[in-house]
This record gives sequence, structure tokens and C-alpha cells, in this order.
Amino acid sequence: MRKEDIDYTLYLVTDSSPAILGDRDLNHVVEEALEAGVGIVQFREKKGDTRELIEKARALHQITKKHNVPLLINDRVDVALAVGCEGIHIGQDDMDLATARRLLGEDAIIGVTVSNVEQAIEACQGGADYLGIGTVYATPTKTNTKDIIGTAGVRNILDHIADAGYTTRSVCIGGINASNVQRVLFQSNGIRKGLDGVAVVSAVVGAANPKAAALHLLSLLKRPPPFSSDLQRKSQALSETEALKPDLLPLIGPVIRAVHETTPLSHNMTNLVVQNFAANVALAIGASPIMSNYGEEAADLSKLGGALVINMGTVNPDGLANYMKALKAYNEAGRPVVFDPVGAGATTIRREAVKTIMAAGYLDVIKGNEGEIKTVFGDNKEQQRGVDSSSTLSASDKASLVRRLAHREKCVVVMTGKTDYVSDGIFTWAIDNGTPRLGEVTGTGCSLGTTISAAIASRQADRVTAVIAAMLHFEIAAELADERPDVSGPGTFIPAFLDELSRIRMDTASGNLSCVCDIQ
Ligand code: 3NM
Ligand code: MG
Repeated sequence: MRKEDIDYTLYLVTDSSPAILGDRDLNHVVEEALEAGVGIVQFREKKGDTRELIEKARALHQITKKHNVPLLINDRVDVALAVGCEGIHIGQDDMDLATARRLLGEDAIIGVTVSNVEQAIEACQGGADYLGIGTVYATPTKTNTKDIIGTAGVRNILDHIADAGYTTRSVCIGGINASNVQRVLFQSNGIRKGLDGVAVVSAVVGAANPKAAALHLLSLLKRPPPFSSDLQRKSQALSETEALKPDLLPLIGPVIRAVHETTPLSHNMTNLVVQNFAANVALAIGASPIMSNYGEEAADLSKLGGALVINMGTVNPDGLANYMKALKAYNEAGRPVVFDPVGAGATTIRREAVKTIMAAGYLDVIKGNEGEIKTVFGDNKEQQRGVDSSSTLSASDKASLVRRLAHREKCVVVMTGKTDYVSDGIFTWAIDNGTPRLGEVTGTGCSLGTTISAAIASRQADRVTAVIAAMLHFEIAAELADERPDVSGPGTFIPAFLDELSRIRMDTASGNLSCVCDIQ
């Protein structure tokens, strides 16, 4: 088989430890995985005498040859030579690439494990046939991993090797399974270079039915994830430099009208302080609110065509477990999720909660103030440069931070403040609507999350337009309320604000909206 014909989509790495393989037979597991469509197999055995390893590898090679799929040996060049299989996979502590290449020859497939940009460039330069990029997520299968790099780390590596002109094939590894594979692929892919596939151990070797597990993974790998629609379309259609920023203003009214006409469910997992206010805001804009913090309920609620708000306002261990359940349910249903990392940087617990939530699922919108967005951004070492958490950022730094986070997470990011910044990772908008009065009453930030959730539920195919429409609706209502003669302070502001939200909705629905949107 020619090297360029190798199908890396689903790459199987073996493990014979009882914790993963159990009492299954490894040859049988590999055979089943091959029947399902695995395109490359690595025999990875960290224990055992050389003779035994060669025997096992020979048996596996008979099986992989039948399926015309390459077999690689982890680390052991001698075993690969003895068996005459197609190649090896080496880690950073194994034999160096140049020596391995000299011993095995040009035709051998040699893959290299890399976890940072330097290692990746070196491996590409040295003529590796593919990169195994990891560790994506902490995994019980390999506990001595040095770096957990997440999808942001994978993407950073892909961007750098593409910039350096390499087209080396690549897979990622570490904690990949059916619940995260689509998101991992989607969020890892750089603009110019994507992954060729994913490598798994336990998701297939440890599955009760390895064939069914491999088939399921392949079916997920081959179809676009439910949350990718608009961003994927955009990043394919636009090159960063040529594109003109779209004018969203004509699209704002239709979003407000769509909420009015479809009455989308806004499922809020939020804190006690703001539940009542957020529910009233939802009603005022024409949405249907449900305030449910019970994760078990989310599976049913996610099927009702709405969107979820995860508001970390009063996070606790039970709450966190509930968020994760709901996030999973909404991701599986392909319905949008808005994340409001309230007080993200304030405590160690909250910083950890942000990481846990971000690793647990795909978030369509991340909305926070400057400090919160900085915290959400900051857990990526490579990208933290230039972002000093104690400083207040300049306008252009804010815009850039929001764009980079949206680009990294492939989602929409909102940074609220006197000027709000919104980005889809490609373009960034600045919104100057709103009034300081919003800061004088509690729950306005949280109910903005609710407003966004309703808009995005109605307009999932164009998330950034939905988000901006929601923000303009919300902030212009606040301006109009604040200007009213009957409003003299925070107390009178609240009912006037709810009235204006509702009035804008009704005026828009009847085609009579006229207001000044301060957006660029
Ligand atoms: N290499 P699972 S992580 C073999 O980071 C291996 O280089 C890794 O197992 C790396 O799919 C890993 O069960 C184990 O999480 C992956
Ligand atoms: Mg190794």
C-alpha cells in the first residue's frame, strides 16, 4: 500500500493491560476493528520479552495484511524489522527519527509523538510520515503523559506546521471517545490544515463490542458535528484577508422577529439571585423560559428546539455535575449552549470549573466581562503571552482577545463592557449601545445570556448574527428605558426595561422598529 493511500481517519492503538483489554483476545479485537474500517494499527505493548512481542506482532500482522492495513510497532525497531511490518511509532524518549529511518528504510512508515510546536517542526523536518499529537485529554490509558494540550494545543501545532509549509499527516491522541470525537476534530482543525484522524486505545480496545464501537466512531468522524454549521461554512468560504465584514444590521430585525414568532425554549441553569429577573426578560422578548438546574432533566429539554444557558454564578460540586450532564445532552441534541463564566477568575474553584466545563463539551457562545474572558482564555499557555490579567486592556487588545478566543474555540465570544466586543473568530464587532444603569441592578448580565440563548435557538444557522441581534435588542431597550421621564433610579428602571424589551419586540414584529444601533 502506498503511503499516501493510508486512511488515518480512525487509528487503532492496542493495549493488552487487563484494565483495558479485559479478558478479550487482542487478535479478535483488532480483527473486529479492521472489519469496522480502522485504517491503521499500532501494536503498543510496554511489557513482555522480545520473543513474545515478536510472536504477538507476527500474529497481528497476518490479520492486518488480510485487510490491507499497515501495522506499526510502538518504539521497538527490532520487533518491526523481525516481523517485517510496515513501520514504527516513536515517542520523544524513543530512538531518534534519523536513526530509525536509517535502520528501516524510506518505505517504512514512521510516526512520531509530538506535544508542542518545536517537536512537531523537528519531526516534519526529519521526514516523519505522520504526527501523533497529544495528549489531548488526560487518560487513564497513559498516565505518564507530560503535557495535556487540549484541542487548543493541537490546533496551535497544526497552524504552525502549516505556516512552515509542511503537509505531514496528523492524528491526535489521548482521551478521545464517541462523546468528544466530533468536537475534538472540529475544534482542533486549523484554518489551513486539519487533522487526518484520531487515534484511540480504550474507546475501541476497552469497548464491550469493539466492532460496534469502531463503526460508531467512524460514523461520527465522517459526518459534520451538529454545532458546526455556520462557522464551518464561513471559514471555508472566506479567506481571512480578502473577506469583507458582513453588514449585520439588516439581519437584526428578522432575528428579533424570529424569537417572537417561534417562542424558543430558553433553558437556564443559573443562580438563585437572578432566576426571576431572567425569566421575566425571556418572556418580554417572546421566549419561553425554564429555570432548571437539574441535569437529569436536560436530556428531555434539549429535544424541544431551545438553547441552554450555563451560568456559573453560584457554582458548587453538584451544580458542576449538573452542568456537565446538561451540556452533554444539548451537544448530543445539536442544540446551542451559552456559557456565562460568572466570576471565572475569582477563585481557584471557579478557574477549575471553567476548565472542567470547557473540556466537557462544546460551547456555542462564551459571554463574560473582561476579567472573565481573560480567565477563559488564559488556560492556554501558548496563547497567554501579552495578556496580563491585572491590566486593563486597550480597545484593540480587547477586540483581539475576543477574536482569538473565538478562533481558538470555534465559537462566538462576547466581552461585555462599556463597549461590547463580539467575534466569530473571523470578524469582530464593537457595540456601543447600553447604559450604565444596567450595572445598577442585579441580573442584567445573566439575563443578557438568556436573551442570547433565545436568539440563537431561533437562528442557529447564523450564530453571530443572532448574538448581536440579542445584544442590540437588550441594550437599546435599556437605553430607551433609561431615557424615560418616569425612570428616576434602579427601582423604576427595572419595570421600564422589561416594557421596552417587549415594545421593541412588538414594534419589530409589526415592522415599525426604528432605533439607533451603534455598532461597527
Ligand atoms: N499516547 P485512550 S496518550 C498511547 O499522548 C497514548 O502520546 C498518548 O489512550 C500520547 O485512547 C495515549 O484510551 C493513550 O485515551 C490513549
Ligand atoms: Mg514510547
